[in-house]
Amino acid sequence: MTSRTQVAIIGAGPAGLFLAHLLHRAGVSALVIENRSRAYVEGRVRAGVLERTTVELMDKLGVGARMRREGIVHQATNIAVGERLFRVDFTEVSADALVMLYGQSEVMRDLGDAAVEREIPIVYEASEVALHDVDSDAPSVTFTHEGKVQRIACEYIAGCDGFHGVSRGTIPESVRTTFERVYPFGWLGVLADVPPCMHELVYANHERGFALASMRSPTRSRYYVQCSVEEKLEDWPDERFWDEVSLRLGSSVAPHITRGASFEKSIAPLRSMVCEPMRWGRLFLTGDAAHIVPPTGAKGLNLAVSDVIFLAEALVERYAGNGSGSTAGIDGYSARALARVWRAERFTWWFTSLMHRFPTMEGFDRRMQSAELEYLAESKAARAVFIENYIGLPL
Ligand code: RFL
Ligand code: PHB
Repeated sequence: MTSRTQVAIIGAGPAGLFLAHLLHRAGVSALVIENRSRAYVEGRVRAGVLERTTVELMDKLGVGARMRREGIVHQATNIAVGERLFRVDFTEVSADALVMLYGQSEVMRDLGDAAVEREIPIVYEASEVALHDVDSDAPSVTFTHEGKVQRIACEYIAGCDGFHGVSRGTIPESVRTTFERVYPFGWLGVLADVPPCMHELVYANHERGFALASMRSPTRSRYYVQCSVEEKLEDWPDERFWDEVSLRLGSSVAPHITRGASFEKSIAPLRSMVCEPMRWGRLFLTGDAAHIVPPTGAKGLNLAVSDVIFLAEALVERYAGNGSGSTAGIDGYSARALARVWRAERFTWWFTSLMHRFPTMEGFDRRMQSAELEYLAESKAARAVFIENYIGLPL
């Protein structure tokens, strides 16, 4: 069976669903094709920190009410270095500087519920998704759903299918360049229904490795410790995890940690990756399909959001005047998105390098980390640079 839509969106993660809502609002028809179930997409425990642009987009799309009720506004973060703890107050830069703590799974639920209400078409559990004739004027997407092969004829394809999706690989290797850094460690993350240890986040640089105390609500905490990617989850029973995170967060934080049974535990590898360009013919890459940042600095979901804001603007401009609109936005999409992507890549690479123990680190590198952290603690100018990036650079 062949159906038709203006924009085929591959992937119903944050990039795909934000884009679907933006296009729906502008009257551009779109179909979302996702290879997993809705429950799977909403159950993934990932991002927790939303920048102002993401918060404002939730409001603009009319999906922000629960976030406004349940999300936690932070105007500062903390950095622990061994036994020292210092606070970075975002309001040093501007009185209304903030980030919002609201889990990615909650964002996905709000976007998913609104998509049902607004009758935005999403095909979940589509297998064998393939993109065709992307560099022609008549691209299409095929997939199998409930045993039937379907073909969607479209005008544009948005590749919102994450790091492991099919879209990026559709661009011939002769056309794309991948820039990559794989870090020699991962993050072991734990979710537990215990109150957070501090009102704000704590990022720790400890001689045993990085640690992070984060949260999802006043009764749910998210903690991470740096670990080797070869480690097995079985080697990390809860008691060992709590002992390790307590040690790394330091003695002024540790007494405030409430221990409890974890209900999610996973190891995520850390990498930086950018694929250039982010467009080939009628295919546009967005979010993790085009780039990966290490989670230090919480930029991944927020970058996916800025990409789709740029892409939606470009497509809406293209469809203005009954389809006779300008293609300038489309032609400029890749360069515009990449400029912001590289700034976030720089910040997350810097913050990752500053906070982790690298296996090859020598005395000099350790001293450089200490000197830089000392500078951050003591210099308002150094903190201003950190804050500007952490809360999110302007679009
Ligand atoms: P996603 O979320 O990977 O969604 C892609 C969707 O595409 C589907 N898919 C396909 N669909 C159809 N056909 C195919 N062949 C397909 N292949 C895949 C997938 O099933 C999925 O539903 O990418 P998207 O939308 O670009 O969103 C990116 C974000 O999810 C990601 O950047 C963040 O989670 C990163 N991240 C964080 N970002 C933040 O902004 N703030 C944070 O605090 C933050 N913390 C984190 C994070 C990521 C983490 N991990 C596990 C990688 C913490 C962690 C631990
Ligand atoms: C999270 O809460 O999952 C989180 C917070 C801050 C980060 C990364 C992840 O930098």
